[in-house]
Amino acid sequence: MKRTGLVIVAAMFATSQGHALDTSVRDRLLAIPLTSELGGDTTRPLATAEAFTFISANAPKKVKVGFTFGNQLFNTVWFPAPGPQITTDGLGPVFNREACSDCHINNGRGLPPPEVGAPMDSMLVRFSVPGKDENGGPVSVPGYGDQLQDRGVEGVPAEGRAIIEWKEIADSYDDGTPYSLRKPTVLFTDLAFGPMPGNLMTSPRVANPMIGLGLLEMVSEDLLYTLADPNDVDMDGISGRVNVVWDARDKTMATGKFGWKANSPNLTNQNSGAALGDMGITTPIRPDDNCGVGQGLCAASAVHNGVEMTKIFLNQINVYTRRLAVPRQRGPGLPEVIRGQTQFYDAGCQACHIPTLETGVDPRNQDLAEQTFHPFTDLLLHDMGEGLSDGRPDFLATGSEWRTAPLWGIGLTKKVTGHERYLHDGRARGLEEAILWHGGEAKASKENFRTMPKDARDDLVAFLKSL
Ligand code: HEC
Ligand code: HEC
Ligand SMILES: [Ca+2]
Ligand SMILES: [Ca+2]
Ligand SMILES: [Ca+2]
Repeated sequence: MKRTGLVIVAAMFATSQGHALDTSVRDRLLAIPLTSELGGDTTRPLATAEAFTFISANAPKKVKVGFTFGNQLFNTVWFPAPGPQITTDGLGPVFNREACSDCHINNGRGLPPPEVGAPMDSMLVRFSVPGKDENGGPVSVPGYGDQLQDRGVEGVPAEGRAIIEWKEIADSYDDGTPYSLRKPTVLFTDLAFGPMPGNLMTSPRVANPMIGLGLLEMVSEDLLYTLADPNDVDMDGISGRVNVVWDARDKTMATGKFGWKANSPNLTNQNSGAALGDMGITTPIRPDDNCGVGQGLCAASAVHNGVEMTKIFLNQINVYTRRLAVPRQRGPGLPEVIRGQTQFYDAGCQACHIPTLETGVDPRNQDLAEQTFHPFTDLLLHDMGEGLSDGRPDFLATGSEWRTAPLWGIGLTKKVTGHERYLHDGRARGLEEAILWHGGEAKASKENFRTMPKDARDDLVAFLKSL
């Protein structure tokens, strides 16, 4: 829904950065009634396996060609250079997968390997050693960089393989019903460049769903700061923080929005980072192949005749990722969904999964500007406790801090991807497990869920599945 000339004024708790918590802004957003148009005017009535693949309903004509071309690029299998087509070669020398769509299954999320030791097909492992690099980001692991590339082009060794082992942890609901949660441990084998250092920090992450990202990109920094409450001034036990990350395009620090720790500021950064980190494809923003220091065969086989993905191609991928329609909520009038929505608020889920956000003004993207929409995220970092911690800081995010995951589209996960694996590393085998992992700032909310009677829990899950 388009807003009409609303101006946000604000400063209740001024901070040194000139940004301010303003609880009245949160209250105003919470008072906006929830509609089924989860993506505002971009929403489409979609509920099939292809639900995450359509252009936003209100996209202007001028972006349609770019979207279609970006769609092709997102699904393109890149070849090592020299390949059959010079415009889409340059894969590797080391890489994770050959196409964006390999990991972002049908534009939905990825998952961990179904069997222990099987290759990672839609997730990756980030790693680093303690400290901060010159931009405040994670420090690369000597010889391996900041991510394990578990594949290499012919003649170039993969860096190694990551294996996830699971440990089951038994617990129970307040009513005595037992459940079990599985916790991952990452191990490395077949390491090509020697053992990992003893102080290694790892973070296994599955690919995120791709819908509604243009709306999230256009949420203003000011709005995020008015929602953030790093010192929990309002004493509600929730202290969302803004991540401040390196913007490789503008060569400056910027507000983090994308990735499980909000470690990327915008789609240009995220997409060019994915091209290089996950596929070994250089772009004008990241012009050098990512061979770790000392990876001789990798460096020797890197072909440098200009960047591998041109600025025009990267722009089309940006257009595409900016305008994937958000599916409309299904069955909003069903009694269990209505009851579940009440449970959602009663349990305090909206403290982080704030239902409504707004975008600001942007003359270049008028279709995405001034939208009121329902992503169910504040895009802020929250301490989720030891259970979910990866122990690996990412810019300002600590090991236990994660970006509130958007919940729009979550009910279509099974249909779109064929699986139901949730949370940053795909450890949760259903929505209940995802909720039961919530700790830290979200512990009280989790306990509200754990102590609900079964029919109330089922209603809450029915509400999530309607999103
Ligand atoms: C090897 C698997 C893999 C491949 C290939 C891959 N991605 Fe991703 N993608 C991920 C993971 C994992 C994340 C989360 C990263 C993080 O949290 O640091 C992600 C996150 C994203 C996000 C952020 C979404 C959000 O909600 O924050 C975008 C956008 C994205 N990828 C685009 C792309 C594009 C474009 C390509 C191809 C150029 C691509 N990805 C290729 C695994 C992959
Ligand atoms: C303190 C903030 C906070 C509260 C309160 C909270 N969540 Fe979350 N939620 C998060 C964060 C952060 C994540 C991402 C965690 C991760 O991936 O490790 C998340 C993830 C999820 C996921 C998985 C999403 C995905 O894409 O995998 C679901 C489902 C979810 N929350 C539902 C709920 C429900 C239901 C409640 C209320 C009972 C709730 N949350 C309360 C912060 C919160
Ligand atoms: Ca390359
Ligand atoms: Ca690497
Ligand atoms: Ca607070």
